[in-house]
Amino acid sequence: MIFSWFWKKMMPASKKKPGGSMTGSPDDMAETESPEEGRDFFQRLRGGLAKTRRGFVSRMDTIFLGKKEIDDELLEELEEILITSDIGVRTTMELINHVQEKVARKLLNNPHQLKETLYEEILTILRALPPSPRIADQRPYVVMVVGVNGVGKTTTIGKIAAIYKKQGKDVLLVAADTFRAAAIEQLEIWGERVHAQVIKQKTGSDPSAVAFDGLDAAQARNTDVVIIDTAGRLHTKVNLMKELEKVHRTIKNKCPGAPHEVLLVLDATTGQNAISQARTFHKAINVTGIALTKLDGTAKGGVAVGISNELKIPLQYIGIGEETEDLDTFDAKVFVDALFS
Ligand SMILES: Nc1nc2c(ncn2[C@@H]2O[C@H](COP(=O)(O)OP(=O)(O)OP(=O)(O)O)[C@@H](O)[C@H]2O)c(=O)[nH]1
Ligand SMILES: [Mg+2]
Repeated sequence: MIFSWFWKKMMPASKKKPGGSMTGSPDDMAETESPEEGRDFFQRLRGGLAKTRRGFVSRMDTIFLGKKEIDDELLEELEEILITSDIGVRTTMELINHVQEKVARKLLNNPHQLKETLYEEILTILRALPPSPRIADQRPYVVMVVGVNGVGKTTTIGKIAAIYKKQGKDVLLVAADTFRAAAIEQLEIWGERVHAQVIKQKTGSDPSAVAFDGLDAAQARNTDVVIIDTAGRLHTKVNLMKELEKVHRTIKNKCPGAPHEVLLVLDATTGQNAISQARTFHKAINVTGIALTKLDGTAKGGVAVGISNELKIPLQYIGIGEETEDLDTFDAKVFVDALFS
């Protein structure tokens, strides 16, 4: 039992080999994603968003069926659909208000146009986000990864490392989750899988000291990218948030300008709770981007829209499964197309 749990938790991607090039050296990896890979991800994203689409776009189609005009009853039904898709009350109200304004100004009069309007409105919300920080001239480029327990931090780190490796960058992983037994080994397994070295100390060590060591090694080796794993913590636990602030300070002191990214991992299946997690983490350590995981198999994918609208923190990555290739950088148009198609 424990053994099978261990493998499920630690080795989700061992079921099949990571896609093609990841088994080779960085030199024989393609520089950028091929058009086929992009299309493939779109199809899998579409598949992953199936439950969200059923609870949102398909339900919208049902209520529009046979309706000739946009009346209060239709708007009430639409409001309910938006709220139950986890778009959030505030964002739902804003969307409904925009629709009402357009109806009043006679810019919108039939339910078919309503769907197009919502597509455009949602795209506008997702596109209004500030741009994600990009890997620039800084070396090492430091990414600190944070979030509550089990949201997918370590898995996301492995997948992001694979993306950077594919671009020919050297990547160092830092095991600053010294709290959970087996967390270090889990990161080491990802390190082996994506050919990235891991800096670690023993379980129970001070996470700030591990982060310091990791940056020290990266500076000495002139490493391109450093990704720091941290322990999962409930955003409501003040002492654990203070510990995270200390890790953040240590990184800042050791490497001026770092961390260049503070990536908050949020689990889409937690719906609206993800928004309150984001608020608390942002207040503590100034989150620069969000990785939204587990969009596959949840009907709560609408939370991507709520998060973007309410927090204005860029959605940087989306995760749609446990495999190495089940992560991509967020693209508003691709996301909305996959949702509405
Ligand atoms: N379906 C699905 N599962 C995912 C995704 N991302 C991560 N997981 C799974 O979620 C589980 C937890 O992932 P971890 O990466 O260990 O999460 P964590 O945040 O590092 O967990 P702690 O270190 O315990 O706080 C694992 O079984 C992962 O395979 C995703 O996008 N989709
Ligand atoms: Mg972890």
